[in-house]
Amino acid sequence: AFVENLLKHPTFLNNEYHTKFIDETPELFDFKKRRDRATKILTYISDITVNGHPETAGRPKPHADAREPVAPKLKTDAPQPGTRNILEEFGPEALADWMLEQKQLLITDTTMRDGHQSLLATRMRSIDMINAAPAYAANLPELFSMECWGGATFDVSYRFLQECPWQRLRDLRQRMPNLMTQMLLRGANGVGYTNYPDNVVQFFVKQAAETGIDVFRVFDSLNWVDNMRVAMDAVVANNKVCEGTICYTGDIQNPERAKYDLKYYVDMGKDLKAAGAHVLGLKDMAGLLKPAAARILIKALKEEVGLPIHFHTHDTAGIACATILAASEAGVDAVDCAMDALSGNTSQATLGTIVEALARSDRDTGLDIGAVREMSNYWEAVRGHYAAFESGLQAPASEVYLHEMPGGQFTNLKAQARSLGLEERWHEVAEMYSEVNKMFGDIVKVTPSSKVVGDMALMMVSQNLTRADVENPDKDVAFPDSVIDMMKGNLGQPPGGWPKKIQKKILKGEKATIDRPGLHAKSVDIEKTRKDLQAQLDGKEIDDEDLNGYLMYPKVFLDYIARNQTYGPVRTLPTMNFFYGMKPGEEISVEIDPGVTLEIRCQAIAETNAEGEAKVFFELNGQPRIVRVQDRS
Ligand code: BTN
Ligand code: 3PY
Ligand code: ZN
Repeated sequence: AFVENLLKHPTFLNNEYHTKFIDETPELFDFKKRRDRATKILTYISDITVNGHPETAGRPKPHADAREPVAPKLKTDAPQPGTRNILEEFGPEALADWMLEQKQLLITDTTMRDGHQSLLATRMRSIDMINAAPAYAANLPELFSMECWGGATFDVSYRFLQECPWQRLRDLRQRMPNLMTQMLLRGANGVGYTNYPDNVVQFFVKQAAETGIDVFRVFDSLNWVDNMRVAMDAVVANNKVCEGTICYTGDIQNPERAKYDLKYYVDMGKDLKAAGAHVLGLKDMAGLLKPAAARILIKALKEEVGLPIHFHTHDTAGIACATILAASEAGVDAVDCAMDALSGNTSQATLGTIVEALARSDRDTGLDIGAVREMSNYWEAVRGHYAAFESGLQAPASEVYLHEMPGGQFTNLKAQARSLGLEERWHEVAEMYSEVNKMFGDIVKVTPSSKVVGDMALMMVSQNLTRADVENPDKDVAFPDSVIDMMKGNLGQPPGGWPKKIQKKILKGEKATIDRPGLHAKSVDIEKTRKDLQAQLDGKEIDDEDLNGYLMYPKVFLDYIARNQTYGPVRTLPTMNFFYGMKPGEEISVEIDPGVTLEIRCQAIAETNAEGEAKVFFELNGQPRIVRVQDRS
């Protein structure tokens, strides 16, 4: 009956829908569900055109003559076999053996994950990656892997980009059949900021493997191997490459940082091998490993652990290429680089530079430098569209050796500081971050432990508290929730445990645990969760991908679904239109499904009327369409 009413409704008959109308007419909900995807996308474009995108408001705009990114031409229609073919045919152990046999330095391209996570606040959209994927497969088949998933991308994808991370993975997987895909997995923290029950971690890994991840870089934010086992076992059980990973902190050459000395790392490497790692990851998330230290560390790990080593670093201090070349001389098997246009500063070392530096040496990467340049030119054009998310960082800085912030956190924390009015006091925040680290007993700082240290440092700077104030047993301090949670043991244990005095003050008498958090966490009833979620979403079919999204981020996922019902598959919009809407006279093609393309022309935008409504006039595949939206600008 509602639908019947609706079909007779004059607004509907005029094709003049607007979000307000629907929100104010809840009995028309059926109609809302049935609105075709084209109308949903037009609604989104209209809303953004009239009101702007909340994420780009007040931020720098792309250059008026920003280039349209055009993916490199394919040098072949039949991509040459790559590492993925080895993995598929012979399995992960054989892949690891193959790595050890290679003379060339193997290279992972991080552009689609850590590159934009570290330079553009993780805001790169799937469409810009998917468009490049076939050219990677055809023109750069010698790459070791494509890091394109995990870390912060999962959450940002749902939360800010209004797109499904699983779909991104599926689309990339399909377009790069010869290259291994790689993800960053935070051990028991999955792709979140807190420990999840074991069966949630297992369910997630299984799905990631099924949807298309080949290499799992598994780490723990306190380097606690016991907290990595569930995730590592799950990777092995799914017959994928388990890269058990050491997070590097401190300085093995500095006797004052003896907590994290050479022996510590070698022992951890052996533990990871015993835990089932096929490859040993060495993750220098802040870019602290110096060239001379890399020579010592890589040599020792190669000799004493015996697994192939995959090295990851950041260029925050401007030294990443030097460290990679030192690691290469010391026999590292694989390293991470980002395509030139998304490299440097808090991102990875410059891929083309490493290719050139090793050309004609015994570690020649075998990559075609011409293909690298073409690919980088593509990314340069893509980056131009994300001006709103640039950090404004002007230069590398040796200050990283003081604060030890991960590359992926640096610009984020800076933005958080800005939002608290502390941008002018950034160097104090950096100094305080270092003080908090000492106060917490000198810990590994990487997601999520790095976020806890950042929360504490911001709190102290904003409240003008010193370390002595915080440590003073007579001074009352309100600690951030994340700090209390970490001190309770909910992220696990750092080497040597938490410092007792500060822990006692933070916990105010509450008890701390020293067991692995997953040991006591109740298993989630996955099928019951699916049923409940399905009921909550009016019977929507909930597949395992959706369910995993919900289990990691319940609220973020539900918000995503709700917006998806209103706006449809906005992931298919070009990036400029997604963030800035359309201009009168502009025409775009939007492929909402393979082979289903919308030709959208924005004709005009009428002035907002007395009721605060704006009208946007379109031509959709040649037919006129009018969309009315509330003007909130
Ligand atoms: C976000 O919600 O922050 C990002 C996703 C975009 C959702 C659209 S943007 C226009 C409209 N107004 C909002 O506040 N959200 C939707
Ligand atoms: C992440 O966990 O997102 C990281 O990049 C850690 O370095
Ligand atoms: Zn990194």
